[in-house]
Amino acid sequence: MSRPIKSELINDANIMHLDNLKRDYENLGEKLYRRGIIIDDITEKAQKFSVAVPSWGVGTGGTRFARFPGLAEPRNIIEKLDDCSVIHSLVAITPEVSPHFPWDVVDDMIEVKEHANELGLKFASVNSNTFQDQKDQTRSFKFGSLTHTDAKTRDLAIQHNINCIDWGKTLGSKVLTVWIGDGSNFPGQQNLTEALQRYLSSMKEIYAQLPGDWKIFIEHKMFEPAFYSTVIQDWGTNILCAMELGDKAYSLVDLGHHAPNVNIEMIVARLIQFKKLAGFHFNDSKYGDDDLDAGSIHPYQQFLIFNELVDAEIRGAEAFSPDYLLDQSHNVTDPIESLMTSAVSVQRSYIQALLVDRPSLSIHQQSNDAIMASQTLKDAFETDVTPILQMARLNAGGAIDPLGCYRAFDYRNGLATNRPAITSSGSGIV
Ligand SMILES: [Mn+2]
Repeated sequence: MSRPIKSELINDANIMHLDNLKRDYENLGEKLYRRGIIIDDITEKAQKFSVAVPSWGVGTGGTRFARFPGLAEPRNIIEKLDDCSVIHSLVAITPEVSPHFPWDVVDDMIEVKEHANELGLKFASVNSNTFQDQKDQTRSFKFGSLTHTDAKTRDLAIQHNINCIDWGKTLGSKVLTVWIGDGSNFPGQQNLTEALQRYLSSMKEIYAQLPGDWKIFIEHKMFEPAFYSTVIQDWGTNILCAMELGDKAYSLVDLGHHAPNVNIEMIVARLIQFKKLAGFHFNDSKYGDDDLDAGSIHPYQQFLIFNELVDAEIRGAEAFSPDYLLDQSHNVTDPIESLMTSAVSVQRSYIQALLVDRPSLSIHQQSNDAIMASQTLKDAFETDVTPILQMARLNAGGAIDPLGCYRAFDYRNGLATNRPAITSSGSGIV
């Protein structure tokens, strides 16, 4: 099977936008030239940028109250890959897919790898799941997994993570991401120190099974499902554990997993400084871990994070090679549309950050000129880089207007008979 969206269709759709794009690109190119920037250099960087798509993101999400299924949702990893391929065909910056186990486990994992190959997709980090019980599981994770008080339950969680490494090896992945929901709902329910000690012992066993060229990413989250205490609750605990585990362990930043109003770009700077930044789960939020579309609520924050990342890239920071992944829940949109616009939003922040006049910024910082320093960042953030993103997509065989092209293609209706509605009434987060 080849890609669901044919390149001829994308080329045809691009023709009607070509003239306007050429004019807009030339115009922006002139403006940037006055700032000492060659637009083609930036477009080249835009083409090299990539962010992975989560396999769990192409299905419709939900809340703990309900899930409203969408039209022609993918029912398994093969169909999820087809949807991911549609996204990559149009935006041309999402060549990798991040699977979640055991959700994406099938009898023959080689078949999954081959299907991805046919679609021109590769696999990013693999994700373990010990935050729910699987069918016929002998011991429950209700009171924890890697930190459970019962050693045999911990062993089950450890073994699942080791299985994830094995599935990941088959798929060609090189990273295991571990997030646990372990924690407590009542003061006194859990010995805080002993719980973290159990976590470290369990993680050391998993770490010992990592192949030489693999990394392990630790993902923290302040609360939920535990509402009083969470074992890996913030970046502080995260980096301490990563340092304790060793050189293959890194701290992952999910933008929704912090206290409200936390200065995330500072956390990013610290993790880079201490060579422990794993990468990101991009999403956006208004109140908590809302899993809204990247850049939909706080685009300036997303830009400021990329300002730190570009700063590190330019100075050649040591051990700096962050992995980028979207991690969102799409409750009211077509997941493909959300993932396309989110990927482009993240790419936009990166490109804006490349436009920051860093020598000037440094001078303003050195002379304590707060307003000019702030304006230097704002000048970059307020530049409309849309023509660069469009040109990068055009050059890479993608769509100048991914959303318009996708809607014209009418992908979902074409699939409706092959993919009957998933009507399960359970809540949709899991
Ligand atoms: Mn996440």
